[in-house]
Amino acid sequence: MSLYLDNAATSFPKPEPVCAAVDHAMRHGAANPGRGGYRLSLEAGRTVLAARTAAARLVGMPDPARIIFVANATEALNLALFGVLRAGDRVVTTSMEHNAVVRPLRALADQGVEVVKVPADCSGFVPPAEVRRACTPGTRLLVMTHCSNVTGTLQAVEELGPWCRAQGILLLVDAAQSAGLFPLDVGAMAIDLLAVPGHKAIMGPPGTGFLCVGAGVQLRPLLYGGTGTRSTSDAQPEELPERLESGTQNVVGLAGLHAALEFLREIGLNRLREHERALLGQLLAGLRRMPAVRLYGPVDAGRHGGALSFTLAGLDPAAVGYRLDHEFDIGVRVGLHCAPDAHRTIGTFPQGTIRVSPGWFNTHDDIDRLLAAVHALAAG
Ligand code: ALA
Repeated sequence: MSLYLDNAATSFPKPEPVCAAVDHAMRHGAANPGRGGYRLSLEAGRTVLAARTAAARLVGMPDPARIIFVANATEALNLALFGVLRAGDRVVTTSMEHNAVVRPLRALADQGVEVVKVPADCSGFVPPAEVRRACTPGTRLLVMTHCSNVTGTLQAVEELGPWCRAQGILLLVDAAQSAGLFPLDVGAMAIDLLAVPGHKAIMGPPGTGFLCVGAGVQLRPLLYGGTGTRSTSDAQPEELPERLESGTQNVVGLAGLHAALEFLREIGLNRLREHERALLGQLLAGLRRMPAVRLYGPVDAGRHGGALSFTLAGLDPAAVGYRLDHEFDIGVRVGLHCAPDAHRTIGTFPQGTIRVSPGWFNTHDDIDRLLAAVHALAAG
């Protein structure tokens, strides 16, 4: 039977209530929300509102209208970056970012935005003191990942948020790998903009995600169009969420996202995180016993979540990935993980690493099976 260990890319399988909610919405409730006064449209509107309210609860946002639904964390990050920055602005970022941050920033740099990159140490940790040093007066935004998709390193966002707030610097956090695993509270962490995918640790359907927009943060829309409101005007409405949500909503996906958020709430983040920590701990202990394995990432287990990266002496990660799939029926992601800067930082560019990312449905037997496969490959 196939063994899936690529939950950092997207979680799989999805919880049964998520599948059921998607199926139900597709068959019975996928009218256009907010576009009509008839009962099916109102019902679809209630589905979207339920998802919005649950998403707001997950991240500690008191006003659900400030949850903007998007297709994925990449769209949320683009909306935030292009919505805030303009020529002449200065933005600070880190060397551990995914291309979902790197590429929009490159495009913005081409338009006259000054981009400053703070290097992480070799474990992938970005020292907060270095970030503070880089945030010179006039900096408009700090954008950083909460948890690296390559090494699983958790960054000190909770420390940097209040500091940025005191300096008047906006903080945009990429929670692609942390949402659904680590507690997120935009108030306590002083996060102004939080990009969240619905399909990773939250375990919702692909094509779902949201940007949480803090009180007082004004964004230019990425898309302009129909919102079902103020239709007499050719100007984009000012109100949220409509200002930033043009076009038909993914009501089927959002029905699934709502079910996923309820599933998460029933289990509780503590249990989810404990399960994940236990599997990562087992994986780390097993890999450490193999002399051919080189591990990357944090030494402190409390700063490790989501994903674990390693290489095998003398073997190309791409070949290891292929053999794990074809000889052992195990799916992991190898290579650069769309994060070449992070790999440069930890010294694994351009060949990358073998990344293993367990999820809620993985077991200790799964980890034993992977370890046995890696052991066999290392033995040649
Ligand atoms: N960003 C996702 C990953 O790290 C797709 O695999």
